[in-house]
Amino acid sequence: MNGEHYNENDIQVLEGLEAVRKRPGMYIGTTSERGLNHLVWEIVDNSVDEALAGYCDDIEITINKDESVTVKDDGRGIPTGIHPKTGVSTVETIFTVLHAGGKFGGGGYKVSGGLHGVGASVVNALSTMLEVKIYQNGNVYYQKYINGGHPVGKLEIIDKCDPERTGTSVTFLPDPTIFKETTIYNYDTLRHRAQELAFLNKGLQIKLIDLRNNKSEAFLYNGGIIEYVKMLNENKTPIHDDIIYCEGEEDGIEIEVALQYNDGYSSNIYSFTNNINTVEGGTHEEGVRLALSRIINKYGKASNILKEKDDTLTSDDVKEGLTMIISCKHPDPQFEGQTKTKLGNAEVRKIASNVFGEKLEKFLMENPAEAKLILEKCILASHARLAAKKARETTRRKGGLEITNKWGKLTDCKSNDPSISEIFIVEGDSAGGSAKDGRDYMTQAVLPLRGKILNVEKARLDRALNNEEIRSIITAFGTGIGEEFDISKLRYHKIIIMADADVDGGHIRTLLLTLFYRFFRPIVEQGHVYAAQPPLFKVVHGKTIHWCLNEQERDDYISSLPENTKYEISRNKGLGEMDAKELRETTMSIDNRVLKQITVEDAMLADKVFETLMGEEVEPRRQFIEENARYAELDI
Ligand code: 28F
Repeated sequence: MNGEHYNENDIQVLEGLEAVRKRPGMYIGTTSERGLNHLVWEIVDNSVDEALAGYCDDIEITINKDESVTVKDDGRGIPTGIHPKTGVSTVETIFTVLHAGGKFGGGGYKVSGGLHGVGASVVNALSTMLEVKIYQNGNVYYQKYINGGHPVGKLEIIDKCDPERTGTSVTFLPDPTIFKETTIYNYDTLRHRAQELAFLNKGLQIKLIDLRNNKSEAFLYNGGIIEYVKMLNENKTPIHDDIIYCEGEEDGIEIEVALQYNDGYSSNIYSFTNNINTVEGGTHEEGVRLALSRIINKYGKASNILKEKDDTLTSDDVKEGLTMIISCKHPDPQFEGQTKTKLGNAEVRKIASNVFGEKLEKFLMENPAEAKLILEKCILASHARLAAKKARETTRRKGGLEITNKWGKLTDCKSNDPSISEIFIVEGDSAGGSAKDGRDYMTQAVLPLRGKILNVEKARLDRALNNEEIRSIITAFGTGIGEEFDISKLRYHKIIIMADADVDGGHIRTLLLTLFYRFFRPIVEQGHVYAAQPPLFKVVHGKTIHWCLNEQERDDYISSLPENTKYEISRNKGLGEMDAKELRETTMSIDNRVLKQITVEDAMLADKVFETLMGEEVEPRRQFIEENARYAELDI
């Protein structure tokens, strides 16, 4: 390409990659931190495909000092021959031709998100540099691309290697003109997905190395999703020892389920299709849930643990305290839903229900003691549900949920249009007061929270309903809770948690996220929950008070002041320190506030933190506080 004439094929290649650079969101969702991470997973998926094909069992992900990322696998290595259609090497085709998706030739199916190279050209288009090395036939093949995918030269041999060695290594540097928000990788976020991929692909080792601070971890789980359930339950108290595991395949569709009940009340159910986290569920999850209710009721009646007088157990009753992973591998998955994370294939529902139902029934028949423990737990849950129903009815008769609380603490907004209405849940009365005065009364409602709301970790639905603070939140949202939950009744499309940046604020944020995660999860899944970002620093010079969001803004502002200006910097002690006008201008008004949208992963992590802090087990709590105590000192 350098200096040589362009043929029509080169033009088509460039137009393809140019299209990606023009509308990156079409290919990787967003150009925020999530999009930056997506680049890593597009490349890793190609290694996972090679592992699923049976040729790779070791993947290494390295975050380099310059924030470039290297992914290396020990698969067969991308074919280094010339691609029949385009006349250039297969490697160059994979990294410069935009693949509309669709399967490559050859049997079997690509189960991970990737399709052997579908994503590679997108990553290349969005990187300032990308280089690929292939280890094959004792040679090291190499090609480099710059400025969004322009090849610097042809694929060429640059070195020799051990004749036995095969594999592919890709290094890429995300383009800062595309990823304006950040190009800094977050180790913990990459760690979470690397570990999850190792759980989902038993026997595949995935190593994560961070050369910025010489940190590295390797994930390898020969027990696969059984070990995933074990990890999720590590800070809980299981009510039966064995993790129940079922797997089966029908018409080329694989279903794998692992589950274990614990003595808590919340359910942690995660489902995947071809390693993609189907956050919005779908037919695989529906099939498994149906079978779970059907088989537990059937076994309960057959063993006479469920008496005639007992109600049939509902799907809510059988999922209380349940940790479960569902993994489906499908040759041609149809993804639906708001964020394309819901499995739509109708045929999967029956297959999942049959495969799982049959194996679960077998387990219960062969383990009557554990079956009894599970049944008793579900029956207790049904009693709590009925108690909650009665509590709801009595409070409704006394007008508890609808009338008194409504005007108790909530300062509502004038507008009745949910799409423009926002509710600020504010910690503490003084900040609550400033927020009420500073708000835009047309579209912004304010709900001040007094002190610590109920510890929802141990609360069943009925007890949570009796807590004053939670009832005012339920009433304000308008969606109802539990069985009655209806997201279409949500009165505010932005729920903004406004708490201090200190440890106390962190605690109330964690409590609220746990509450939303446990009882209002679709609200989080559909992106309605945000965290307000109050300014961290206050710069005073003369009569001027300037609030800065973070260190970067503070430094920029200082450097923007005239040379010999006298100024004073202080840390914002908390929301209460700002008056209504300052709170509005820095944190509430849509003109220049900065909100952090809460994702399901954020809520799940908060839930795990909360559980560690509030769960029964003392040891994990001590360990967690020990690991995180220094941050607390810094905060204070
Ligand atoms: C660090 C990223 O991309 N690994 C990959 C392979 C292996 C094959 C392949 C990839 C088949 C013909 C399209 C090798 N030998 N890691 C990776 N490993 N792609 S990507 O084939 C590409 C398709 O052209 C491979 C035999 N069959 C497939």
